[in-house]
Amino acid sequence: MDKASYGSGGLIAAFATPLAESALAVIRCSGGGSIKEAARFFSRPEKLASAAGHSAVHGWIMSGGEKIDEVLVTVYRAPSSYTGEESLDVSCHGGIAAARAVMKVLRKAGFREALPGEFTFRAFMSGKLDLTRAESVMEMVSAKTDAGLSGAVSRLSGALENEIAGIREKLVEVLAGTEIYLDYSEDEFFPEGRETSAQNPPVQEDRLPEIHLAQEVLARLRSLSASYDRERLYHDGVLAVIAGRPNAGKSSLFNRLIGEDRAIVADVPGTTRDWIEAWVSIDGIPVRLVDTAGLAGGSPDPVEKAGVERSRELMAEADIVLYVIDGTRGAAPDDHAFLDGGGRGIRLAVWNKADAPLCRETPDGFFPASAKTGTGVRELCAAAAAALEKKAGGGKEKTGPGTARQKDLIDAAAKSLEEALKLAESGEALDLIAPFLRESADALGEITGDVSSADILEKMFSKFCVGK
Ligand SMILES: Nc1nc2c(ncn2[C@@H]2O[C@H](COP(=O)(O)OP(=O)(O)O)[C@@H](O)[C@H]2O)c(=O)[nH]1
Ligand SMILES: [Mg+2]
Repeated sequence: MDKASYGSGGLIAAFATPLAESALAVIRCSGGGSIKEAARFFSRPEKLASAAGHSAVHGWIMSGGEKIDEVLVTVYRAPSSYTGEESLDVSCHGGIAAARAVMKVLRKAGFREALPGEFTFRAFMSGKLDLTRAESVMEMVSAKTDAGLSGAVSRLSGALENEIAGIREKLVEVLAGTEIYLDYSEDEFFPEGRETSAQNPPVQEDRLPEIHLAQEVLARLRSLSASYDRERLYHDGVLAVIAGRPNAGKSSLFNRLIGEDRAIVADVPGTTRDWIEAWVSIDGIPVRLVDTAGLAGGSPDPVEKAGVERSRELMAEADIVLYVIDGTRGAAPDDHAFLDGGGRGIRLAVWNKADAPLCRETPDGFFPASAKTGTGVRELCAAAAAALEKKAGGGKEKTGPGTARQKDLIDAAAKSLEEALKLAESGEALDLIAPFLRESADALGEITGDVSSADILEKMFSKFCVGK
């Protein structure tokens, strides 16, 4: 049999839930004739084969007269389904063996394993979703916080699709202006006041007629592009590393931030010899928070040495370092050396143990906090989130791009438009300008999938997970 490709059609099936011990597992099936084929392996074949769309049929998956699993099958009739095709969701028992046994029967019934994202690919091909909405389906799956989810939800509901369509329309207006001109530029001069129509176009100067509209479109594209880093911040999240000398209270701060006692806190310096990490949400930003070994060098223990080395590597990789100082002991030259040193990440200096009677006064530029009581931790989080937002730059755009593909195409559209405007401003002829405008409009069309090629689609959908 040939290797399946996105265009190859046929009956497909995939696990829509993880293969693990669970109450239920859902196997998703799609393709023309899928209901009839599945019914051949069902305890109540007629009932399933004749079931109405959006109804559920209870029964057993059967094979060779043997009961395989008791299931509930949800039936979708074309075109009222996710893919736009006839489809089924088989809800079976969630054990790994049970779900696999049902899948095996479906293979016998003629369903091949779906490629990653093939259901969504079919939804796109049948016009159920444009590309921005198709991509948002995957964004939904990988969102880690509510803030990360909200961008994906807005794209799923078509916000970016509509925004891009609106911009493209304006661009087409600009383009149309130039093409009317190009078509009629040989025509004789029409005196002012004369009624205009397609046959009688208005007089155009020998330059881009809709220059203001083009400038407006360019500004809009730039703003959408600029919102991308912020969108990624809330979707992909950041690496935050807690660092500092031994006993400063790093593990205590880690535990405080993740809200459970996970890292070992002890009076003995060097207790956290390796690193521990957890995902937390800091003001809606997904944060991969890492607690590291203390930064004291000079220990002869090779395990401790390796821990210190790894801490340094993590600090270099970090988007933000929470550098903890024991306020009862104060900052040492090493601490200042790190805090004053350059690096790619943001550095926040935490003056910890503020609750302790022996804690010294917080110097300028440090955040007073107590990992033990929680005082100041809220403010620390707010400062961290604000610094990360500032670094991501860009304004809040409810309709901005959510994937690198969308952002790159918006940039490409902006670049072509910029070129067109540059030519227009230096008084170039319209037939030189028009191709750039067309290029810009095409890039926007690619975002939604109005303009697309098979290999681009394949590359995009192959990044999806199986079952979506
Ligand atoms: N009073 C006080 N003690 C703290 C605070 N944070 C940590 N400690 C104590 O400092 C010691 C070292 O803490 P730990 O979190 O293990 O530090 P690490 O080595 O930097 O990970 C422990 O005895 C903690 O109870 C704090 O905010 N206030
Ligand atoms: Mg520790």
